[in-house]
Amino acid sequence: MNLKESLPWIERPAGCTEPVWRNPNNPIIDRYSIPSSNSIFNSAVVPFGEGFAGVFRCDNRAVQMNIFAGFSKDGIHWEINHDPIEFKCGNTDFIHSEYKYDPRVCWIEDRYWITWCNGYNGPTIGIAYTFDFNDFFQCENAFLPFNRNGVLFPEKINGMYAMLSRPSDNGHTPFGDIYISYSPDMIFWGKHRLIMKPTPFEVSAWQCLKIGPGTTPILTDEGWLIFYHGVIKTCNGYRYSMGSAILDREDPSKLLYRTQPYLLAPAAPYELVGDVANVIFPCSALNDGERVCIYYGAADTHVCTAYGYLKEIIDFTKNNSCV
Ligand code: BMA
Repeated sequence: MNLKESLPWIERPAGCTEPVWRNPNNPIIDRYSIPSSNSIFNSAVVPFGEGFAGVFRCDNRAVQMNIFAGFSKDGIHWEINHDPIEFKCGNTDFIHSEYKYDPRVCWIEDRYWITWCNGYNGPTIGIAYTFDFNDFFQCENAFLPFNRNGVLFPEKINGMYAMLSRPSDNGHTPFGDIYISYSPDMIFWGKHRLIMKPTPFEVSAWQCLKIGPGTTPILTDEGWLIFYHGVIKTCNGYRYSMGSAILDREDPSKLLYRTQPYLLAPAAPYELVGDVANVIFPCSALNDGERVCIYYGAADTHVCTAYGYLKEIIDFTKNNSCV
């Protein structure tokens, strides 16, 4: 599919000088879009066939967390399956899973890879692949518990699969750094390297408690562009905002730039009010080489989109970097 023609897109509103702006029709997916759902958020989409496909986090009315496949012609109006994904065995035996949430989707070579936070006596990173968003094949978990936010690179780096992640604890983790890990086979992961830590409070307080990878890295002339979440602890709890960073093309364990100001922070009503107030949580981004459409979860309740020009975001990241 040619994303130049079909990328979901809304032009910058008159008077807006920000590098990223919201869809005025947010949220694009209502919390009750399937019969069982309490909330639909933190979800990931990719181009698929003549349109788009995605994997959606739908918490049900027992607030059990699970992931569901969905399809769309335009990337904005979605039909989400009413039943969660049932996995077949991929590169391993059946792996027990207590819950699944916060999926990411990434095309590598010949198939779509899904990663998510997988309950395996505590959260870790689950991995699966699909060719058609109908049959899904579950593989080995990437890590021991505890870890969240597994984000694959869309191509191998020096012959190895590469993944960003955020080691965590079993609860509402009060720390969080972004690491990169490598695998020759999507079974064994190693060569773990620390890339980014939270910033000092006085430098950039929106990302001073914890940070985690968000969207599949986008290869640009300047390096790998990622959108990530950063968290500050306030007297009303955690506040999740979105920033961008650029990693070295040849060695993505090298951080080149990261934004000192946020790109997007909770301000719209649907980000301020919901099951968890004050959350912007990016999980995927579509781009056509020039423009980007970012999908983010808002207030742990609904799915939203935001837009920007890649060149402007890269310039903003370089010109406002606190590396
Ligand atoms: C994180 C994850 C996300 C959630 C966020 C804000 O730890 O649980 O799914 O969006 O907290 O509640």
